Amino acid sequence: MSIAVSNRRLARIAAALLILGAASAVHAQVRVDGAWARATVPSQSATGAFMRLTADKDVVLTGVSSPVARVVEVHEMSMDKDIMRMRAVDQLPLKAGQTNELKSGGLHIMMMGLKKQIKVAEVVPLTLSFKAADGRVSTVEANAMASFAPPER
Ligand SMILES: [Cu+2]
Repeated sequence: MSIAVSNRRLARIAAALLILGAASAVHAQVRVDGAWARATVPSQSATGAFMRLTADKDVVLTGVSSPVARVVEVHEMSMDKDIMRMRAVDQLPLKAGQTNELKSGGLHIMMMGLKKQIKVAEVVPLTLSFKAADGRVSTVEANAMASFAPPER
C-alpha cells in the first residue's frame, strides 16, 4: 500500500519536473555572451551596446529596452561611399544554433536619449524581446559591462 502511494507521489513529482523543464526551455532560448556597452563622457546622449546572441530555436529580435536610455534600437552600419550610415533594424532574425555578433562597426544596439553618463565598469541592464516561430514572445535580460573598448574574449 505504502509503495503504491509513493509511486503515485513520484509520478506527480516527475510530472512537475517535466512542466518545470518545459517552462525553462522556453525562457532559455537565447544565450547572451560578452555583453558590453561603450562608456560615455558627460553630456554624450547616445552610445552603443554589443554582445553575441545564440538562439537554440529560430527567433526574431523585435526590440530592446534599457532604464538608462529613452530609446533603444538595433542598428545596422554600412559605408555609403565615404559616409558611415546607420539604420534601424526592426526585426533581426536569429537562426537556431548560430552565433550573431552585435559589434562595433556592424550590427549593434544603439541607446539614445541617455538619462545619465555611463561610466566605466558600470553595469547597463538591457531587456531583449524575442518572438519565436510559433509567435511566442519572450524576454532575455543582458547585463552589459561599460567600457571604452571591447572585453578580451
Ligand atoms: Cu547606431
